[in-house]
Formats: sequence, structure tokens, C-alpha cells
Amino acid sequence: PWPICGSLHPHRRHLLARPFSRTETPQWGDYEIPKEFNFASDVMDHWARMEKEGKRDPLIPALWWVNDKGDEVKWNFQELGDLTRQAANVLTENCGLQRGDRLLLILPRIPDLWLLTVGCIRAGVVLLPGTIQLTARDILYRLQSSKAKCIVTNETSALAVDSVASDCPQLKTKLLVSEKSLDGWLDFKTLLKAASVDHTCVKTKMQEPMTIFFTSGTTGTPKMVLHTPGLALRSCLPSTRQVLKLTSSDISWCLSDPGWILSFVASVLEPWSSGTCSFIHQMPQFKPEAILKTLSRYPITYMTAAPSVYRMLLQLDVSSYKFPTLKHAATGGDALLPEDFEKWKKATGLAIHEIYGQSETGLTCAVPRGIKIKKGSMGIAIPPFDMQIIDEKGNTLPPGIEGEMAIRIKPTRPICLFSGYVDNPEKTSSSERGDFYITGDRGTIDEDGYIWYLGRDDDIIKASGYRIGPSEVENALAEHPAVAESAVVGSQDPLRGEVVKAFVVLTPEFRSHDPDKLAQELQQHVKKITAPYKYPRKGPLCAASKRMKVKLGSLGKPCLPYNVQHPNILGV
Ligand code: BCO
Repeated sequence: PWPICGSLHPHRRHLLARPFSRTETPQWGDYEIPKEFNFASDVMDHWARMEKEGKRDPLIPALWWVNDKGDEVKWNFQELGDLTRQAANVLTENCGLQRGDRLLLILPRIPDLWLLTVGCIRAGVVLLPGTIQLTARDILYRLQSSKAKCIVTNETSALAVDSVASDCPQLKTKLLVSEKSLDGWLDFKTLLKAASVDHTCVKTKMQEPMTIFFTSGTTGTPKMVLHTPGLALRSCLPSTRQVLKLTSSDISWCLSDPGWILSFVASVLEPWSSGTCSFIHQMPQFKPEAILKTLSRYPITYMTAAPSVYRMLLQLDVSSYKFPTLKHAATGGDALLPEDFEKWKKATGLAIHEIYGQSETGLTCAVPRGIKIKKGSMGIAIPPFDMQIIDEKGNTLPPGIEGEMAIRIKPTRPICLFSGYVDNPEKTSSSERGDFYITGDRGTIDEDGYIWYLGRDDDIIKASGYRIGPSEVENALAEHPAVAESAVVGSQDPLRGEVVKAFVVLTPEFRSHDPDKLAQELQQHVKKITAPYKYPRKGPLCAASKRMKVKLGSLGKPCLPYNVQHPNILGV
């Protein structure tokens, strides 16, 4: 039987009620787990067959890509089938990759990214997505820790890769996606054109690795979160499909960066398991106006974005735009503020449906279409997850009592939950307590099974939908000569939920420097050392010693709005 954990809450039973027909989706029911599952052959090729048989309109693209220059790509499932088989052949024949080998994929939102994603799945190559913001050092860490045999990137990140590649002996192939060519790099576009459209898709076992996501922890460097094909199978299950209720006539736009699980789930797995078009707009920078224009111009019916994106859109006059086709808005990656929900509803007439998930869990809780929305709640647990609130001993807590949000893993671990942190059994076991996987998030559950998020249970900073480990920022700061010591914390922010704030103890030679300039220098320094989204955003909050009278033994006066001040501490 399908590992439904525990009994289903009455509010979730209807999610299992109606199986979809075989035309609407590939064949799995909530209580069947196949021995083998490959998203490419079992889902993508299913829709290509439906197109051939006239059961899905081949004129509706499966991938619709646009950019700011007016370029456009539209591929239906048959075209995607051929192109992703060619991509798989490039990976196996030209790059020499075998089933189980790991590949680090760092690309902006260009169509090739989706070809390579499915190409990896076809070939059984384990995909490690990475955001385009990764620096040379981030790339080095990812290559070394994963022992990836291949890296795929564009010309910008290729320079960073080349600066560290000699320290990665296991890296055998570098594949460039660009109009130009580079010494030492294979040229993906040329190889793709020459590759055969015949490829035999790997029959992936349910326990085999499929993807690895890097995610920040409270200490040390990012951890590798391993997922099997269970993550992809989950999107095909009738219960999950009741959440978004996507159909083959929908056009779904996920704005998340391809380095994150939200993008993998909401621009690949969810739309394509429903035969839905995945829409992508590549923008060099995040521009709220451009997003509103795209929503007005293209027949997008469904959008998913982090709460900070909605908040940034709401800084503009959203009601002056018309979104004639938009039927549904969803958000994930962080908690949505009730006032943003209200503002968006007033401006567009649409509710924002919350989705909760993590790199470890994928889609976990949600407000499915059609159920009552309780503002401020991230909805109900989606089968097969049984989410409970537990105490420090692993006991479930009754409604209304605050505790840790946890997913039941005994007697059976849900197949769509991550399998563990790669090469890190201690971290894997410390994420479990009693019968549960603990998310690290705190919340409550109400009588109706709705979960209410309260915040992190650890030091992780959740800023703009990113998970940031304070030690990653502290380590980056430590490399600047001005920094004797630092402490990095999350600080509430009206736009981004939280932002990174750093308190820095200056080395003696920098104590007389202009604090504003020094703060900016430290911000730029962090942006260079590690992915820029982690840099401390708060402006200087303490003056340097020159402008203050030092009272020996005193920590100084509290500095509004912050309550830490010391002559030698610089708040960035
Ligand atoms: O604030 P600044 O402008 O000074 O700096 C920004 C960027 O300009 C800069 N930057 C970006 N790329 C750079 C670069 N600097 C140098 N070199 C580069 N290559 O660095 C800062 C980056 O901050 P940001 O990413 O927050 O940028 P921005 O433009 O403010 O974007 C705002 C958001 C809201 C679009 C962005 O923060 C965002 O995409 N957030 C959502 C993240 C997300 O998708 N999370 C989901 C994770 S998966 C999950 O939670 C599971 C859910 C099921």
C-alpha cells in the first residue's frame, strides 16, 4: 500500500477522493508505488503520446520561454521529447556520463536548462541544480563535496569554474551552454544539434538518486539533500494534483530561480505531470514592472512566486494592470503576510494560495484550490505527508499548542521525502526525533488540520524565500582584514520577511575608518565571497569609536532601533 502515514485528517480525505483518468495524467493512484519510475519516460512521453493521439492539443506548448529582447521558444511535448533525448545522448556519449554520476547545473532561466534537467532524468544522471549567483568558492565547495563528474554552465560562470577546476580532480567534463566557445569546454548547442533523437530511457528504481539540492544549515557549509524519483512520482498522484488542479490548458509561471526545489517542483514536475505549459520569462535582473507586464501580456493562468516577490509587486500600482487570464496565484518559500494577501486580493481579485515546503520535503502543506482559506495559515498537510506538531520528546501536541512542525516517518518513510543528507549520517539522524522528521520550523495546528507557521526553531535566516546559514556569512566576513569577529542574525524586514544583519568586531587598524564606507566594503566583500543573496543588507547601526566616548568596561548605550552597541562593533 501507498505509505499514507497514520489516518487522514477529515479535511484531507477529499484529496484522495477522485482518481484522474488516464488521459488526464499518467496512471498512478495514491495507493500504488511502482518499482520503477522515470519522470521523462513515464510522464513526458505519456503527454507526447497524448499529443500524437489527438488527446492533448500539440499547439499548446509544454515549454514557453520568452526574454526581454522579444525572443521566444515554444516546444510541445513531442518536441521536448526529441530534444531531451538528444540532451541525454550528449550527456552519455559526449560527456561520458553513466547512470548515477553527478552533474552540477548552473544556468540562468534559458530553455537549455529544462532540456538538460529532463536529459539527466532520462540518462539516470543525478542532477545538482545551483543558482546562477554562486561564486567560484561556492562552486568549488559544491564540486568537491558532491564529487560531480560534470558541470554545465554559461560563459559567465565558466570563468569561475575554470578558476577552481584544478582543485576538483573528479571533474571530468565541462559543458558550456553559450553562443560562443571556450577552450577546455564542450559546446552543448553544437553537440545537441548533432545528437541522435533515439535514446533508451533508464528505468529508474524507486530508491535510486535523482536530484541533490544544496541547502543551508545552522552550522558549517550547505548540506546535500538527496531525492529519489519519489519526489517526481508525488506530483502525479491524484491527491497532489487536487492541490493545484492544473490541467493541460493551463499556462503556469513559476518565478523561482532554477537553483531551488521550488523551481524544480513548480516549473517541471507539477506542470508537466498535468500536461500543463510551463512558462518562463528570463530577465537579467528582477524587475517588478516587467513581471506585471508579462502577466498582462501573456495568457498565464497560474503563477507561483515567493512572498517577497508579491510584496515587491505590491510596491507598484498592481490594480492599474489587467491580468485577463490569471486564475490562480500561489506562493512558497516563506510565510505570506496577511496584509499582502489582502492587498493582492484587492488589486487583482485573486487570493494567494500558500504552499509550504523545504528542499528536504518538496510540497508539504498547501491551501488546495477550493478549500477554505484561513489567512496566515499555510494550509493543510498534503498526503502522503502526515504533518504534526511535536514537543522536544517527539510527542504529538494537541491543536493550539506551539511546537515543532514534523512529518511522520514511522512505520514508513514517505517515498517523496528526501532520503537523507549525502555523506552526513549524523545530520540525517539529528533531523529525526521519534517517529518524525523535524522540519526546524515552529508552528501550531488547529482543529481543522490547518498549520500556522511561527518561525524557525534554529538560527537559520529566512530572507526573501532563501534559507541562509549564519555561519556561511560569518565565514565570509572573517576573510576581510577589518573583521576580528562577527555574529550574523536575522532581522525583521517589511519587504523581505527577514534580512541578514551582521555585528562585526573590528580589528584595531580599522577602528578609525569611516563606518559607512566600511559597512559598504564589507557588503561588497560578502557578495564576492559567497552567493550575493546572503550579503548583510542592514545599514550601519553603530558608529566607530572615533565619534564615541569610550567608557571602559561598558558595552555602550543601546542604539535605536537596535539594542547592541559597542565602540568596536560595527553593525552592517
Ligand atoms: O540588493 P542588491 O541589488 O544590492 O543585491 C542583489 C542583487 O542585485 C545581487 N546580485 C544578484 N546576482 C548577482 C548579484 N551581485 C553580483 N553578482 C551577481 N551575479 O545580489 C543581491 C541578491 O539578492 P536577491 O537574490 O534577493 O535579489 P533581488 O533582486 O532583490 O530579488 C528579489 C527576489 C524576491 C526576486 C529574490 O530574493 C528571490 O528570488 N527570492 C525567492 C527565492 C526562492 O525562490 N526561494 C524558494 C526556495 S525553495 C523553497 O523554499 C521550498 C518551497 C517549496
